[in-house]
Amino acid sequence: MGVESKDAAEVDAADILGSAIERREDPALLTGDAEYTDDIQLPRMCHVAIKRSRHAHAAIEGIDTSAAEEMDGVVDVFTAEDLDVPGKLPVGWLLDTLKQVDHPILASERVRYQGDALAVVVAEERYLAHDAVGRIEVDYDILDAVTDPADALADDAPALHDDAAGNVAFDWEIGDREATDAAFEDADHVVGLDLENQLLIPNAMEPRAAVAEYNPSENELAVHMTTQNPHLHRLLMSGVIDHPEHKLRVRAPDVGGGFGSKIHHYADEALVAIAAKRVERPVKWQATRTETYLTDAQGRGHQTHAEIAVDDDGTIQGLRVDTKANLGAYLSTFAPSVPTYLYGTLLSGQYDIPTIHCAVEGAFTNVPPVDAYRGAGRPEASFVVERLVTLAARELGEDPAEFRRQNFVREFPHETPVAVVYDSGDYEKPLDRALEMLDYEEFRERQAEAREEGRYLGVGFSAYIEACGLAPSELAGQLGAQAGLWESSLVRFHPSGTVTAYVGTSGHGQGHQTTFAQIVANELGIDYDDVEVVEGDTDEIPQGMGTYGSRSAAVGGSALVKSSEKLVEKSREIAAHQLEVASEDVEFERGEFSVTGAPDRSIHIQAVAQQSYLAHDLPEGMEPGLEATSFYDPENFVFPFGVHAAVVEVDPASGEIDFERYVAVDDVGNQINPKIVEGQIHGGVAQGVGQALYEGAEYESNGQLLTGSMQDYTVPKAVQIPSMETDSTVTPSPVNPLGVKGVGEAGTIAAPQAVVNAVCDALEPFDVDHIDMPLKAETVWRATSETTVAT
Ligand code: MCN
Repeated sequence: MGVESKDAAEVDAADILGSAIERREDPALLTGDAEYTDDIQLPRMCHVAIKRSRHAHAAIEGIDTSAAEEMDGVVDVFTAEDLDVPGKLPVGWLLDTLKQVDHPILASERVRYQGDALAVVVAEERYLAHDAVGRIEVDYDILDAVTDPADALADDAPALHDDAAGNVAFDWEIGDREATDAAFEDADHVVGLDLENQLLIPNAMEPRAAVAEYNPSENELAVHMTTQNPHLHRLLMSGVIDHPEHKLRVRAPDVGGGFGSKIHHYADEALVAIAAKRVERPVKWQATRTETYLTDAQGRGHQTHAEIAVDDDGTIQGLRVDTKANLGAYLSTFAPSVPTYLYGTLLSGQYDIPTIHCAVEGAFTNVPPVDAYRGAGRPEASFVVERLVTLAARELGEDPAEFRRQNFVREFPHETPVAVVYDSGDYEKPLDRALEMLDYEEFRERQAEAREEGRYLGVGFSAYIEACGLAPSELAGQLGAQAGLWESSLVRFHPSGTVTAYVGTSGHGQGHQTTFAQIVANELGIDYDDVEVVEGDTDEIPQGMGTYGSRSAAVGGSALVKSSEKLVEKSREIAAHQLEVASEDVEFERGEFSVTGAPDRSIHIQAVAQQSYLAHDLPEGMEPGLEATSFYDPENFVFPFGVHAAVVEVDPASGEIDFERYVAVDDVGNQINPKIVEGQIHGGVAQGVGQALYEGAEYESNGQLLTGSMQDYTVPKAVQIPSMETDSTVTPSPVNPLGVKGVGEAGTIAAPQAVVNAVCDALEPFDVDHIDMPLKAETVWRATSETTVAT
């Protein structure tokens, strides 16, 4: 347990794929050599600051920018009135019932959340720009606000948009309502639960930022920005600011984390691009942490009533889920997909459930737009399922681990009642391993002894499932996606035999420079150090769909395999020609082409590369050069899974929770780099524990953010995160050539319910069935103090 990392030089070339080599990006990141957006300095650069609404809901009676304009050093000030571009943010996922409300990049008539952008100042200095923003006067007519989805959907709620009656953004359902109701009628037991999956604020280390530079003579605009998906941002921004896509470059310098928050198209980056065009000078905007808290798309925000139907013998008969999802003030780029297709389709968990029905109502409220945040829909689904199965086991008096085992899906591929087909799985293995690591029987004995002494230990399981590598594009299109979900790559041999691999994903902390070089080196049979990986720049990489949804290994990695395979095939033709045999008689192994039966007659692929560019002696009609492009569109999602278990001790007198252990056994298929996989699990669990115990956006009833800084919004510190014991099982995915499944969100999906289940297990003697997250000491204390221990 605990993967040892290795220097790449110590690893045999044949073992490069699957080795825990050190991340090649780390030296620059750790020594300050990395280049973040705010590090970019350009001659004559100005700075942008954005005037934001101080109220969450108000009509705008007027905006007076004159005092700001008069300040020395202020170069430009503009409001919505000055814009001559469409200036409306698009929605990238449509649903039949979706109300597509206008989402202007600068509000002019009404603001709908605290932080909505109203005006832009461009100045010689950053602080001057902020000072000038302070001089802009806005005349507000304050309106009633609503921040809670159930309240927003009530009859007497303040209305946010004329085009969305009752604040309903959409109504959506999946599964068979009638069959599910019938299963509930027939079942021996029905266990229900009301829960809230609270709103979370993303906390990437680097707040969002953009630098835009414009060349008027060529009409060329470059935007360097904190993006997870430069190509998609280029496409969307070209429409928002009316600039031709082919004259727009979007580039991601080093990006200090995103966790989903840098997928979406926000107003700010478009405003920076517009500012650069207006002043014809480079401009920079760096969000403050407070701006990030006010404007980054938030995550989760569900209120759910869920029920599970079970028979006396422990068989699950059905699941019924009703969710109100907070969408915030406007529809963010992928918001409609998150509480629907990324949520409802995962409600079968690891279980063979005959029938499921899920209904979701999306609500507009006066909080920032809500969209994908690490896990995006899948943590919410997993939380519902894993809390319900835990409660069902308790109702039946069954062991929660064995109840899960009894209901596991055992045959694959498995079609669930909520429209997905699990590609592969072996759910008992991680459970068995987790139980072994926990020394489960011994723990239960210890727990019983501790209870005798008035100490409350608990174990909580989370047998989670996740869907990632969302695909294929045709299916996504049928479900409402307004973009393809393929990935593209270009792999290019240089004449000297080294390789540059370009790929349309855009890593921002996941270690792609390392893992993608491992993939290409393995496919081509060349040294890992001979492969360079390029991501994150629309001028260098032909096309791409970016990094989110834990798709990069499964989809981007596969696109690299596909291009590499094309290179091997072309190289085989050249090698055969040089070796004077037919290409069928040439074998390829670890970079070497040799004649079948005469292995000493061989030529290395790097020598072939040189020949391809010399072009002195190529097969008849063959073009010189050695590079290949591919678009890879997967045939299905991949479904990672695993079992996480938390062991806690709860002090009912104070409500304090102490971690005793945290065990994580994950199956992400074949692992390209086990050290990176482990790191992703660690980071993900830290975020999941943060949600379970500490985090949550809180609003005043007028829509003012109460948790507007890191002093008020608790992101866990290292000492508050449990020490993790990790292990893995390997069930390769059959749907991609690498046999990989994603890992980037697994820990975040798995952890919250492991922790809540553990706390509820500890507090079983107090009859505590459920406590809403975050499980702050006061919340836990209140739950326990309402009951006395059953003796
Ligand atoms: N990997 C592997 N073997 C596998 C699967 C993945 O070695 N079987 C490696 C990949 O090659 C990659 C890393 O693990 O280097 C993560 O791969 P993947 O699961 O494909 O996820 P993505 O690269 O697409 O990253 C997105 C994912 C998401 S959705 C969020 S949110 C998240 C996450 O990654 N945000 C992160 N991890 C993050 N890590 C950091 N440091 N910062 C973020 O913002």
